[in-house]
Amino acid sequence: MTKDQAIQKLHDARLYAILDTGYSNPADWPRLTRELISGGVGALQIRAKHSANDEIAAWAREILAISAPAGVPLIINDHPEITVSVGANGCHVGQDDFSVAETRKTVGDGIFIGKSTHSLEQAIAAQQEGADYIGFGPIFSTPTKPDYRPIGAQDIREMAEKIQIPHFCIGGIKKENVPALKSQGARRVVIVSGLLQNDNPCAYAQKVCRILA
Ligand code: TZP
Ligand code: MG
Repeated sequence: MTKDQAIQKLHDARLYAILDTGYSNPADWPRLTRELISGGVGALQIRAKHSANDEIAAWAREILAISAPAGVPLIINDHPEITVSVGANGCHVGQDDFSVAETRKTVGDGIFIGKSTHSLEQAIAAQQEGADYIGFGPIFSTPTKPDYRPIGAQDIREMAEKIQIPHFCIGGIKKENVPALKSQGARRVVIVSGLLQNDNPCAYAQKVCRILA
């Protein structure tokens, strides 16, 4: 998948899932990946906050062997160098990580860059900085990102009007609150714990994708 093709997949995605070591055992990620992709997940991220680089790289290679043939972009959180070494499609950075420009120097032109944003101002800044997509949140409070104050849903519509790159609402999103977010202008969401803590992530993903279709 070229970078342009991968970015097109982000445009088309409704649901972005994160394989997070905080909620799941990486040994289970290949099965989860297959189920999430059959449920309609259009982008996947590996988020391993306390793992060694070589472990993350090995997990990423396993997931890529499943996600790449399925045409689903794989994104690595926090690690531009691992993104390059495994040949993943995208790298995700936060407000306190490498800037988009610094990340671009490491990953080159063939890999897309996503950035976490926590306000309308940060969303606009990330787009100006050259990010290829943004996460926008946490919309609701979430144990997955406990130190962040939820920003609420009131700015989603204005964000969606001002941001032309793909934008994903994130944080405390469960299938039950997706209809309300959609009515506030959300087009795409990221779900972490809701998917990973469900017994049937495929069916859960299908329900979310149907709401956002
Ligand atoms: N960035 C903003 S909120 C969040 C991240 C990584 C966590 C979202 O996790 P969950 O479990 O879907 O609330
Ligand atoms: Mg980070």
